[in-house]
Amino acid sequence: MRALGRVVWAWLLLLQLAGASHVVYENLLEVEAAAVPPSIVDPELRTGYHFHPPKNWINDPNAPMYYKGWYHFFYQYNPKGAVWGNIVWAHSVSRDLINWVALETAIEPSIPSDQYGCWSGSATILPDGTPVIMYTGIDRPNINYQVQNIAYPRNKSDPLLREWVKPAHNPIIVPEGGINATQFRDPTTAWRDDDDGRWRLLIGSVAAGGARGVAYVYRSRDFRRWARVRRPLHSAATGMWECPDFYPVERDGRRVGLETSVSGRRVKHVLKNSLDLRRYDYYTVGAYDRRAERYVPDDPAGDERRLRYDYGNFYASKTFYDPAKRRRILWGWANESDTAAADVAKGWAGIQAIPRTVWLDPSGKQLLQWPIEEVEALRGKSVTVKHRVIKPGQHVEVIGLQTAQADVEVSFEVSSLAGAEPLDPALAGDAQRLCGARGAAVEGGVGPFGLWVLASADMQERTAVFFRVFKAAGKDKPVVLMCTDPTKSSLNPNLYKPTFAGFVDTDISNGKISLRSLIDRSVVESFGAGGKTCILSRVYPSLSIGNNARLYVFNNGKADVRVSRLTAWQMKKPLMNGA
Ligand code: DQQ
Repeated sequence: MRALGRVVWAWLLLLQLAGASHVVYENLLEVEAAAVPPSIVDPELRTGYHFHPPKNWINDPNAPMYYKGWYHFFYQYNPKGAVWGNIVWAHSVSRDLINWVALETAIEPSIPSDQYGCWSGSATILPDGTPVIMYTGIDRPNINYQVQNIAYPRNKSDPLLREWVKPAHNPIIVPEGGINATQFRDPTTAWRDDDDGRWRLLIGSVAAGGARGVAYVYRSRDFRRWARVRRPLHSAATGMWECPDFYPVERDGRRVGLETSVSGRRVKHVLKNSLDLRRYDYYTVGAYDRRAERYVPDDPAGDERRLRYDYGNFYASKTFYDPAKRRRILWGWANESDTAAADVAKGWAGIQAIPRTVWLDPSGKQLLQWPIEEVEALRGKSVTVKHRVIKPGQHVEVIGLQTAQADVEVSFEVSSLAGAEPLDPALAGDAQRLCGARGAAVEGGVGPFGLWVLASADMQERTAVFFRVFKAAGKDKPVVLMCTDPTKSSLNPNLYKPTFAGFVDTDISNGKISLRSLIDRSVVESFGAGGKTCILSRVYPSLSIGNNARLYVFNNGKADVRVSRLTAWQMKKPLMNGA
């Protein structure tokens, strides 16, 4: 066993060092702790205000909902260790989505149709107010044969929904008619069509020998007997679709959320899929034809153009409608970027991103995302910088507060766009490669400018979050790139440090652009141009820890950049599941 542990560990390390792709360890059920060296990650890098349990592995958000004054959050959890395995549904509750109290496990293997695993799923609130959970169960040993189960609260008058009961008629949906039974999972929240009174939900799958991601529609009158609609809601040549999500948004760009069953003229729909092959969450905005039971993205090339909720480490996400504040809220899982061996040694792995309000951009082409307003209650001591010009090659420290856990909002104004670099047509369609080639240290025309966060006093360590502006042949609007560059984030060589990047569809012709970064010890979560482009990155400094973490504004371009206003707040620690 020890020898096996050593082999697994060495293999993981190699994988990490190769750093070629977005590495995850979903299939790794066991890493032998005894065979690995002590953690290379300082315990002070444990996040504070991002959702996490006291210890062990977490992955997907499950069945978020609001019930009788409480927000409920369930998540995939390994009660026995810090790698994926033994998955149950852990359960926490909150009044404000920020302070969390952990309750008993809500759903764990207990019936034949989930005895080998309780995987992801969603909640639906029935018209009489009853919440119901639908989730994927694994019902055979050694083969991930997937069926869908249902669970109801034992006591509906308990606002904490502590106990869940699985009725005897489980499983309620099984793979049939040629469906790939080992790739058939993650039921969505159901929506109800008032015209025929029937419920619908989606199940993620794959067809054509693994080539096409598919969202199958299932229909029911009574939430008990479900039948598959002949044609899927949508499919595309992307590989397996995990954790689909499907919901309406106001088409006029108002920042209000809609209950999942709302449809009609004032509504557009969003279809999100978590692409198993890439481990990123992609979405399109489009039209839902209720009669044909089909969804068509507005952009005919939408499935290839690949809008992402987040261009960093953010996966298996799920939204819910919050009736208390009439908003739609997005949860997403952020995996670690250290080694699985380090996770075992440190005893924890995985966090949730700060919940985000999502709504349609007035252009109708994409979503906007913004951290829920409640996070602002954690803001403590602050420092503001105004009207400060950052000259080419200059960087300026923001002093007077601790910035290892901070919320930073900054408005930039570029003096002139005339010197913007030409955009290499070979990289014009690939933000990540472009950022890899033109990172924070590569001097540009307009930019790179932005923040160095979690930086050490001697600058050996720093994570750059920045913009870079390009002139593109044949385009009248300058092209704006947003990047997170963690290549210098830590002296520790055994980390996965990918640069993450997305284009920002914004008009920068007036020179103005904003950035917000939520820094929490080993996570940097950034929102460009008011939430048009978001990037979450995990970083593990070895020097920039606690009071040694510094914050700078930098400009590595040839044009002056003015900080019209920057405010940084120290963040307080909320109640976090007793951790
Ligand atoms: N994680 C769950 C699956 C889902 C995957 C298992 C996505 O239900 O497809 O933990 O991360």
